[in-house]
Amino acid sequence: MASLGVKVMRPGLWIGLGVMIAGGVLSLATSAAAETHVVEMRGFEFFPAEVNVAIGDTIVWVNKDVVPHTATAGDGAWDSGLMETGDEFSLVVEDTVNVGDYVCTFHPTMVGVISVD
Ligand SMILES: [Cu+2]
Repeated sequence: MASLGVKVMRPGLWIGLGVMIAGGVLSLATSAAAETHVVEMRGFEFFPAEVNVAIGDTIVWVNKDVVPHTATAGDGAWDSGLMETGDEFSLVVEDTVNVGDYVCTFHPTMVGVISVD
């Protein structure tokens, strides 16, 4: 009976290992696919003005102007705060709450858009 028990358990063990390995490969594939999108603030514009992202991607704003800017969600869901020249702000796009129009609170004509595939 004891040896029968071992024979019954082994297939389950191997299936379990297979699931763990497959899961690991899947999570690796997901993190490898995540991209970083850089948006420059220059000439009182966001460049590019629109970024198309996937959930899990990161957007990085870099202030290339000689004056402070912000990147602030239209609905206030996220806000870089004041960004001096050379400052960077990163946002991980976790869900659709983070997408849509955003502005620089100092310069209302500075408008950007985050769209999700
Ligand atoms: Cu600005």
